[in-house]
Amino acid sequence: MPTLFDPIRIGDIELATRLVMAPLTRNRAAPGQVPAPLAAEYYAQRANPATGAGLIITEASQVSPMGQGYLDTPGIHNAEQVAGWKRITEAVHARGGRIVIQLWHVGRVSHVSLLPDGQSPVAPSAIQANTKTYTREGFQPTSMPRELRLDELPGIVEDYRRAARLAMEAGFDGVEVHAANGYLLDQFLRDGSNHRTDAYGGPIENRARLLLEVMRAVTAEIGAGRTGVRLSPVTPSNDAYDSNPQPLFNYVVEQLAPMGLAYLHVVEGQTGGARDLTDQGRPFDYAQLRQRFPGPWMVNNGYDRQMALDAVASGAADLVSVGRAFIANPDLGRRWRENAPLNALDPSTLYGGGAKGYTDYPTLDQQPVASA
Ligand code: 8OZ
Repeated sequence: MPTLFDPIRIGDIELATRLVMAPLTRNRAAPGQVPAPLAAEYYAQRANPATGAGLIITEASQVSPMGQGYLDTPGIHNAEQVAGWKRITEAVHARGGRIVIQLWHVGRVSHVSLLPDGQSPVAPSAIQANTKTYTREGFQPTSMPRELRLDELPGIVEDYRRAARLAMEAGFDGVEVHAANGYLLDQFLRDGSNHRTDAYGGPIENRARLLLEVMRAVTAEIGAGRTGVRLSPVTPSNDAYDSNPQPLFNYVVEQLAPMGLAYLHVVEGQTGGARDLTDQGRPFDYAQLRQRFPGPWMVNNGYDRQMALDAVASGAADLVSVGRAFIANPDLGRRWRENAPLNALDPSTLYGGGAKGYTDYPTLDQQPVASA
């Protein structure tokens, strides 16, 4: 079996290691939802596969103005944003790194103050999410969404297709379709948020339709070998709920399997929380998903060094993505190789702000050796 620090080819992308920087929302975009210059430094600090990540997945990036749900998140829907992302892909590639962009539409997890002309968020059904979002005025309950009309759904698919094209223009190695954590595509998948009675609601095949159309559009545009997807089968994040997730996600993975994707990325348990979370007391069996997917398998959620080493060494996963430890340790790859101590995360600087808690975490080389 390979180790965490062995190379792997995922679709069309060659990686030097299997340690992946997970997608991480940091709310530091410049006006116009353009990634800020400081973001190039932040990603570049983590890009050298010898010391950082074998692959970086960017923060979630909205595919349209209506796809935004939080203050100061970057977009991938216009030329100015492409120019901003280009600085980042060039900085990452200059250090020998690889980077894909996470494509995002929040659906109902938004607030009227964040949307064009104060519009209501859009969703599969007019059901408000019991969650909060972060706006100019601080945390606010998400707004009541309106139900997307059937004739609007091709436009949503087109938003993802265009974003994938723009991602190639910006120099990304690929894209990850964000179908996790209770956002639009996940809202369509689940019966808690999808009460539609048309071809996009009801039976599992209907609820999975929008995600599969998006995947077909994106893979047709840029190639399946440059397209990944992220799922979170049992997360309760953002009020996500399904009455029976095992058959739902078994079906989704069966449909994704023949596409030849670069990878499938699965959040195990509650995103950023309990890994052993079960589906209302019934265990969720991730092995049933893995059995159905022939391509590279990426796991996430609370992996420490030993868990990550074991996951790859045992063959349980091909790749492991790590979030919080990569925020606090730009040289996490080196630290894990050497079993060196880690910097602690400062939770107060996760969302919004500037360089503090973003580009100022020290590497081992920058750190004074602790005296005995
Ligand atoms: C934290 C804060 C805001 C958004 C996700 C994109 O959970 C997010 C997100 C995380 O996938």
